[in-house]
Amino acid sequence: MASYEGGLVPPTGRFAIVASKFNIEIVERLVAGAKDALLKKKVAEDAIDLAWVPGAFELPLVAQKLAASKRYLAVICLGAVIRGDTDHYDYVCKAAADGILQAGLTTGIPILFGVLTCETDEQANDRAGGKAGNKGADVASAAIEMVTLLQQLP
Ligand code: INI
Repeated sequence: MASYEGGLVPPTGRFAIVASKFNIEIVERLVAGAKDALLKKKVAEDAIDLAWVPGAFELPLVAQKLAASKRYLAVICLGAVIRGDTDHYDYVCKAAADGILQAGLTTGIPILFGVLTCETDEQANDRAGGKAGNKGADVASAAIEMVTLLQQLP
């Protein structure tokens, strides 16, 4: 039986981060976490490009364009959607998740879903460097894992 598993030593190449400006205080911390995680794995700072979009709804289009350019090993999407008084939250979450998935499947490039989908500000803060860790760092590691896994697969 052949078994494949990604590792945490990235090959030489570029990574893109797409981040949304909505709830920017939280997303900035996710970006810092993702960047730190890549730097810790010896990705050069000038091999990381960062693009800002207005909100999580806009992440998929930009992620797809960057992935389709074939300039990046992976694209890391970061955002924070926090429930308000209406059902707008549900539409934004679904559009971001579905669009990011579709962009990855269409381009064949790993596109990571680092979008917090939270009921409260507290939940988001906990996951952006608080007591529940940093989702940005987690998805950056997952990006490296996916890149190395895809390179191994026959
Ligand atoms: N975008 C977010 O990234 N997070 C949110 O919490 C949010 N809320 O709550 O509305 C949000 N809305 C904006 C949306 O992503 C689009 O930018 C906007 O609808 C324009 O297309």
